[in-house]
Amino acid sequence: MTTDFVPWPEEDAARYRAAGYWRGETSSRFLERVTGLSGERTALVDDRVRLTYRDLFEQSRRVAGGLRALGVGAGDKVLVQLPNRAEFVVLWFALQHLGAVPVHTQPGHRHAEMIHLARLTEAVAYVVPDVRSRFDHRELASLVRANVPSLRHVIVVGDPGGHIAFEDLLAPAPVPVEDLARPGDVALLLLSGGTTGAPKLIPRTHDDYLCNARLAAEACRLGDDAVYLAVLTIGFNFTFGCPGLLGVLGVGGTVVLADNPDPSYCFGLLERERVTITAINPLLTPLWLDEALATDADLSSLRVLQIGGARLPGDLARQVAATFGGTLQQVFGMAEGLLCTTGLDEAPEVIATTQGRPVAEADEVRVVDEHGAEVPGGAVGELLTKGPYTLRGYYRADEHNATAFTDGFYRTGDLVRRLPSGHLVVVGRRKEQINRGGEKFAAPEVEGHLEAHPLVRAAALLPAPHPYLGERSVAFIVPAGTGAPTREDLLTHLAARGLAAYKTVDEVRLLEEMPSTPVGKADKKALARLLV
Ligand code: OOB
Repeated sequence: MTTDFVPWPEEDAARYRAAGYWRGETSSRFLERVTGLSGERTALVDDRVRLTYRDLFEQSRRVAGGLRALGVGAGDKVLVQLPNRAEFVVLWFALQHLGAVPVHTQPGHRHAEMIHLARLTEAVAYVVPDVRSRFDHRELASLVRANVPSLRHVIVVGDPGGHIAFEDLLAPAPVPVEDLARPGDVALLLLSGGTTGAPKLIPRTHDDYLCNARLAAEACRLGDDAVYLAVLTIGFNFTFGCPGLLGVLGVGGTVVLADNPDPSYCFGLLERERVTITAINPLLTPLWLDEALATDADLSSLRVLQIGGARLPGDLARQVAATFGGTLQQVFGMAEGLLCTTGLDEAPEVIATTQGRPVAEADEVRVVDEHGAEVPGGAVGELLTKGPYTLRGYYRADEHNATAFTDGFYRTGDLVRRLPSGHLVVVGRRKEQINRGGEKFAAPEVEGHLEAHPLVRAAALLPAPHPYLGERSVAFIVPAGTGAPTREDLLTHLAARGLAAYKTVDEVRLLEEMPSTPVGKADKKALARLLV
């Protein structure tokens, strides 16, 4: 038996409802409500269109009609792999009106990830752009469909090339809002940064995810004059709900979708749309800083610059604070739930050197040693958390769930210090993950693929410090025979296996033998010592 969704225990759920965290609203009713309040205001802007709330509400209900005609209904999973374009948002709400569940994938995912996610979720449809960065997503989608029997429909934004055109889904009449989902149902599946062999999915309910977005909007003091620039990929939890798209729609603001994170293009949008808030990761930060010093664009509308996803070095944070007019907000979040932010009025050094505090009073945090005992205040330990918007179990991952949680608390795998003020400082990681400037992947996933190379007997992937990326990845390889693979050989191999290009190897180090633990796994502590 596999579990799709591990519910919160009833006593916790009752507490979250009573305290107003969970408001009993579905995402479909949410859009109906905000449209009632802000109908003629601009909800969404991209390079091609501007949609009012009413346009978004109407279009999403018409696309829901088209999807329904294809047989998509309540509980069905739909893989979404779209760039930052209005169609993502129209589709997302269309699925919400039907009670169907979008699966947020990464634009860079290739057949290894997509086939896995399609099989895991038994997805009925897959929505892609036609061609992006010279890559034909229609061919990828055909390949995935040929391998996954549940996948009935491929829908293409742009030239459909034999598949279904997204624009043909626009039914003549919008479907009514019908409550096909309940507020406690799963509204979306988010992708985990990963620590194990195959990517994991995170079920987020309407109650929990709308709570997440609302609390994040409050932490950024958003009002209806908010104009949010979505720079990072829109399917990412940071961009979608922290506060991102949903937080901004919740207050009647405007979301501007940037097609790519290039700072000169983004600053043009920022100036034109008078953007008040945006979010980037540490990888982009030096590029944005350089461009901010060189640009003629007027950036004075920007009030909040959120940076999160990976460790932001203190010096870089100070430079950001000195260069951008608005307030820097450090954001330590995770698709699994817990969201921490620095406060807009906090002392500059607190903003530069901490990753903030949890956004909900009901967020429970423990910092523990290897034995699960709480460490003294200020000491480093692993962060455990539970709360009104943090998952209690991954989707269809019972075995993993048995160790990923303890006593209802999610083991984040992050090593933190908690200051007396409650601020958290992220100092490292216990989990087997590589975080290249905010793009994360599970080391064991890539190791599995490396070990399938004919010249590789054993592989272990470790993070090593990097000045801009924060981390780069080093593969320790024990060759299978006399010939040793080069880095290029391995990258070609990973691409041929259908792995996203961001899951990469920056350096190869050859070993004669893999140091191993008593249980026969690669001894990563010993390998880490070789890196310093
Ligand atoms: C965000 O979400 P994910 O799921 O891609 O990654 C979560 C992991 C955290 O467990 C931590 O290891 C790392 O990314 N992380 C940070 C960080 N923010 C995330 N490490 C150090 N400093 C930070 N500020 O990355 C995410 C989700 C929502 C909002 C912001 C980021």
